[in-house]
Amino acid sequence: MKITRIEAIPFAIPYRKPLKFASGEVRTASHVLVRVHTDDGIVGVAEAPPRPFTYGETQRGIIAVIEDVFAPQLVGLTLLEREEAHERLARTIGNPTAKAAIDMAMWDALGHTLNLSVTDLLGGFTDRLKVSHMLGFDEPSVMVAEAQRMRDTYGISTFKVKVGRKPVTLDTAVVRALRAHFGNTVELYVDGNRGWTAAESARAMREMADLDLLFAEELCPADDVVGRRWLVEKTDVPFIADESAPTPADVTREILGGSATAINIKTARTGFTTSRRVHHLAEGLGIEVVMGNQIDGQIGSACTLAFGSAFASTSRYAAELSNFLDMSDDLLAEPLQIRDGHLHRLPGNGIGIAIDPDKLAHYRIDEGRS
Ligand code: MUC
Ligand code: MG
Repeated sequence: MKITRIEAIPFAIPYRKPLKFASGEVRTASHVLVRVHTDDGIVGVAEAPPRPFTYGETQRGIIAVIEDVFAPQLVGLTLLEREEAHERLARTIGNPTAKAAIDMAMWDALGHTLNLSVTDLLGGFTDRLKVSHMLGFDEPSVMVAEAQRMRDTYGISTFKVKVGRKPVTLDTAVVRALRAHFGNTVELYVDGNRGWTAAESARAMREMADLDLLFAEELCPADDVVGRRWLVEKTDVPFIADESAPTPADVTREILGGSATAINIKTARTGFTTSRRVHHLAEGLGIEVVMGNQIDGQIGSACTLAFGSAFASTSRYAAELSNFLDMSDDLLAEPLQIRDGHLHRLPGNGIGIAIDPDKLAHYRIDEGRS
């Protein structure tokens, strides 16, 4: 069970339909495949999706920090020394997706070593998650058509609508069009990615007061401390902290400070080890949890699925598991299949995924490329 090597392999897969939101845009999945090898010949895998506009990580930066900083700290530890590995990685404050991918690849390797799934190792609560789909910026009619296609093709009936454009009516018109089109047959919530001010957010929430929103997420920056508390105080749906609360300490500060009333857990940035801490913290604080998406591919979505199905509170609401549908291809030997609006737990040990070697050879952009 001893870790002998950690690989960081860059790959690039184009999107069929780019995702646009208030803080950025994604046209290519320029991610890093992380592989943790052990002396038993086991290989655990996960992916790190750089989000330069949110956390400052880049594809090259992730590879450098894994090769130069994290791998030397972890090689020689066993897969059971996860808390020691966590301590060593936690000395570095930043680089969330690099640390998370290593952590999840270690859990994957542990599952393969023990012949158990990560979901069962973590808590084993359920066998499926309801899927929520993110709708990126576009005209109202285009976003409604996209939601209809998701419902017709995959049975998805929960939509996170990206908002945060100016004027606010650009976005409130979209939410109104979705509600008018679907009536009460869908769940809708909004994510501003910090695009509005607190006052603009309050105005938008007023305009959408009759649209039965499930949540409001990160409408304005949490660093606008007083404005954000004022907004959260007057918002009558749970207000989710996403990028403002990526760590347990941030969650504690934001929730106790009144800057949010619910949180996102994203395995892409907190792996399994720290996501578990965030989950327990949320339980202790008595707040709602949504399994979020960091614009993950299928590997990352499988990680979210593995973690989200392990606990009651992470499987209560629809989880953001469908971003990969907008990508032109992926690396898994068995592609994820959303059916009747759900993703079912993957059979198999660890995270339950296998990488297709031909696809990896095709999409990797380092010297290992065929
Ligand atoms: C989300 O929930 O905000 C956009 C930026 C990011 O880091 O994640 C996405 C989705
Ligand atoms: Mg968000």
